[in-house]
This record gives sequence, structure tokens and C-alpha cells, in this order.
Amino acid sequence: MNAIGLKQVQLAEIRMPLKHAFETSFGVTTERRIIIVTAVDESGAVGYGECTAMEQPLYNHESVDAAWTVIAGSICPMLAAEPPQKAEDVAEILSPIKGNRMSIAAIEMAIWDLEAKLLGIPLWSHLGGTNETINSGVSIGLQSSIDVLLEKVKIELDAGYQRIKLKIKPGRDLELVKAVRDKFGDILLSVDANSAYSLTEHADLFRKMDKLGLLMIEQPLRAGDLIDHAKLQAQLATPICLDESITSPVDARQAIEIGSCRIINIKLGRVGGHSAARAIQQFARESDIPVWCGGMLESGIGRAHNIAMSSLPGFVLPGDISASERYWDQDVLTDKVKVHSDGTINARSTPGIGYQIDIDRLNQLTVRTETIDLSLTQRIHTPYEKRLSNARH
Ligand code: OSB
Ligand code: MG
Repeated sequence: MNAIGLKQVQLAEIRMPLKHAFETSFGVTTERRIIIVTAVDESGAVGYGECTAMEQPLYNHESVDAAWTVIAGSICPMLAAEPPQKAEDVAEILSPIKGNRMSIAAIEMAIWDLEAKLLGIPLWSHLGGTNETINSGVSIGLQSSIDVLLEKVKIELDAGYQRIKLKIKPGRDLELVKAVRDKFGDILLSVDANSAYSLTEHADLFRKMDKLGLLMIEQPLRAGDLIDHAKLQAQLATPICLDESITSPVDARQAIEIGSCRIINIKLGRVGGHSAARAIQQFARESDIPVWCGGMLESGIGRAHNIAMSSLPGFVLPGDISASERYWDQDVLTDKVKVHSDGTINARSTPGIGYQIDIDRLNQLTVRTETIDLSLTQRIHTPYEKRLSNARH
């Protein structure tokens, strides 16, 4: 294929009210502010990406407003100084940037979609995906009472979802997990603490949770605590799954090497996009560590990218990729993401992300825009040798 000729990057912030508030150990989300990135080629072809940063830096260090600044003020000028020839170049060109991976991923995803569309092939096959049937589970936020939670779990099991994940936080954990186990028996069940616990205070609690036959315990401790996660994992039969802790292929290697986890949740945003996600799933697969696709309450655009990523061979557990209708009254796609009654989603054969964007709907939801012409913006050059070594991190 000829090199892509990236000409323009368009940013649009949309605001989407969630159907139901989503509560985790770090806070309650009622509305998502999402940056949609459109990458425009010289030929006029476009690709779409989504920035998964949350409004406040409470899941990780990124936030919507900071991401906007980094994309417009750092990422675009770096791509202007060194235009990517292909989607695979983007992660390397941007590798001198420390952190800010959700900002990088948003544009990297858009360029992957653009490239797949230029080739006329679906993104999932362009990435090297092999599974056209994606297994889907749900993440259920903290609820006002155990009865309400049991009701929600029933609705999702009836809809066919293959795995139920319960959000937990200190004081709201064992009791609700036991109640779900007692009522629904032998279902695939996991919990996600979003890093709310500590090894010194809560090792006992996790030993009790270990008796409940969970598929995994997701991110019990702080993101930086790989050593404490390894100590906790050594005391548990239940696999620990890391989410926030894994921001790169190097994090994945170190976590696996010291035994901090036995499962990894991959989120495109958190790890910096498709190239990094692909490298992590490949390394995990070689190490016999199952991976699955995490979610960040994405609009249909992010959801479509998650489906493409989940087609890669390392993704062997059900992901948090539920139907558009679980979160949104109206999505930004003309044709919503649908989940079959057996809890599966089909990867589509349409080029790129495989879904049509509802431009009118997108415009209605947009509260601010910025257009960056790469020929007009400033250029920020970074040292080449440094970049090559950073790219491996
Ligand atoms: O930790 O997986 C998480 C949502 C926002 C931030 C963090 C997480 C989540 C979820 C929701 O669990 C997953 C989804 O999008 O369905
Ligand atoms: Mg999580």
C-alpha cells in the first residue's frame, strides 16, 4: 500500500448522558465527556478514534481537558514534524511522550481505522485478528442495595452475557459477592476494586473472597504496587487480573515475571493504542496468561475499536464490550453495537471499524471542536535514537 498522507486532525468533544449512573470505588459517572478524533487523509478518507480519558484524573492520571491539550499541543506537532507512513509508525513517533497514553491511543486508533479503510479491509483483519465471534460480559457498578444488584445481575444473565463483573470497594464487597453467588450459583463471576484496597489492611478479606470461586479479582491494589500484588497473588488460588497497573508491554512483562497477576485486562486507551495492545496480548499468549478487553464506558466508536482488538488470538476471556443500548439511549453509530442472545458480538466485514458514524447525532452532541492542519501547525522534532529505545517501553 502507498503511504498514508495524514493531512488534518479534527477534535470534537461530545457529551453523552448515561442511561444509568455508573458507580465505582473512585466515583460516580452520570455523563461521559468524550473526545472524538477524526484523522483525515490527503485523499479525503477519514478514520475515527475515541479518547477514553475520564472527566477527572481518578481512574488514572489522564482527564478530558488534559488530553485535549496534549493531542492538540504535543501529539499533532510531533506528527507534523514526522508524518507517519503507516499506522504502525504512530506509536513509535509518539513514544518520547511520557504517559498520556489515552491521548496517544485516540489518534493512533483513528489512523488505524483510516489505514484499514484505505486498504478496503476490516480493521480486525488488518490487525491480524482471527476470531470473528467476540465473547461478551458486563461490568455492573455499585448499587444502592443488594436487592437492586441482584435484579441487575438477573437482567444481564437473561440477556445472555457470559460473565458478570461486580464493582467492589472497602465495606461493600464480601456481602454482595456472596449474595450474587448464593442466588445465581455457578455463573462466571468476577470483581473489580479499581485499586481501592491495600495489602496491609485487606489481605484477610481477599483470603475470604478466595473461597467464592471467582474467575478473577481485578486490580485490588494501587496501580504502582506490582510487588504487593505479587505477594497477594501468592496467597490466593483466585487469579488476580491487572487493569490500571498495566500501561505498556514492559509493565506486562514485569507483572508476569514477578507473579503479580495471572490474567490481564487490556484497554486500548490505557496502553496507548492498537500496536501496544497487540504486543501485550502476544507476549501474554506466549506466557500462557489469558487476556480480555476492558471497557471505559465508550461510545460506539470506542466500542467498535474494542471489537476489532478482541479478534486477536490472545483474547480468550469474555470482554467488557456490552451492547450500545446498555449505556446509551442513542449511540453515535447509525447501526448500534448489538450482542446476540448467547452473549456474542460479530466482527463485521465492512472496511475499517465496520460501523457507520451518525454524523448528525455526533454534531448534536458536540460542545467544542478544534481542527489541526498538519501543514500549518507548529512542528515538534524529537531525537530519533531516543525514540527507538523508548518504543520498546
Ligand atoms: O475498571 O474496568 C474498569 C468503567 C470506567 C472506568 C474503569 C472501568 C470501567 C468499567 C466499565 O468497568 C466497563 C464498560 O465499559 O462496560
Ligand atoms: Mg477495571
